[in-house]
Amino acid sequence: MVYASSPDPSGGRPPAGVPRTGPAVPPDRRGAAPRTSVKIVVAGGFGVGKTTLVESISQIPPVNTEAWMTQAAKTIDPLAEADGKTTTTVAMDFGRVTLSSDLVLYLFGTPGQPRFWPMWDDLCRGASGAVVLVDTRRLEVSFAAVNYFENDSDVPFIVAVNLFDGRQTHALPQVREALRLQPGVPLVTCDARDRGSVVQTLTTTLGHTLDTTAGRGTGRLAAR
Ligand SMILES: Nc1nc2c(ncn2[C@@H]2O[C@H](COP(=O)(O)OP(=O)(O)O)[C@@H](O)[C@H]2O)c(=O)[nH]1
Ligand SMILES: [Mg+2]
Repeated sequence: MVYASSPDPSGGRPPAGVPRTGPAVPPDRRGAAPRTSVKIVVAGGFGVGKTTLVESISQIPPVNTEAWMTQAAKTIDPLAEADGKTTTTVAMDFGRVTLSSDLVLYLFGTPGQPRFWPMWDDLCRGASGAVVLVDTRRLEVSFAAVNYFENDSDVPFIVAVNLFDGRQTHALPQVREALRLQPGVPLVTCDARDRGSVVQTLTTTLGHTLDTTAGRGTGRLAAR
């Protein structure tokens, strides 16, 4: 399933009798390959690095709805290990990145707190793939996200361990076991603050979507 609309099937020509009023294709895109737009969801528990990941890579000022955490919020959204966190995403993050001349990714970060879980069906609608971020110091905060993509969604997903402070505290097979991940779900490490690492993670996500949907005829990244 592809997120954005296909190129104009008329090839930019006006219907018969309608005068051409301007170019349908921007001058810098004339003769270029059609662009594929893909929606990727970034999920995971509170404080695992979703907003950071979207901010590291977005080529537009990322849209987010961060709010300063108040003293009162600390009792609602406790964050023992990630204590430096001073803001919280109250709805979602949004960013856009052009990965190549013909591929644009739209990133949607889910809010991590349980009270926002009912929004996930809406956020995931039309998504080609998802990344569930985990923090191995607080693996349990991402259980719900893994569970959602394993059981309640047909969006192909990968799991990425965000290496806080560059330290990998648990081997990946241990993380896979603790999350009860199906063997087919890719598990990688990443640094949500590092653009190259995020590109790698998103590329793995797209690759997994292609692998998962190959042979179904209507791949989520079908050529357009
Ligand atoms: N050291 C380190 N800190 C990170 C990393 N990713 C996120 N953080 C910090 O962890 C906190 C939570 O990250 P945030 O992106 O807000 O988490 P979200 O709730 O999942 O959106 C913030 O203070 C970030 O600056 C990382 O890879 N390494
Ligand atoms: Mg956030």
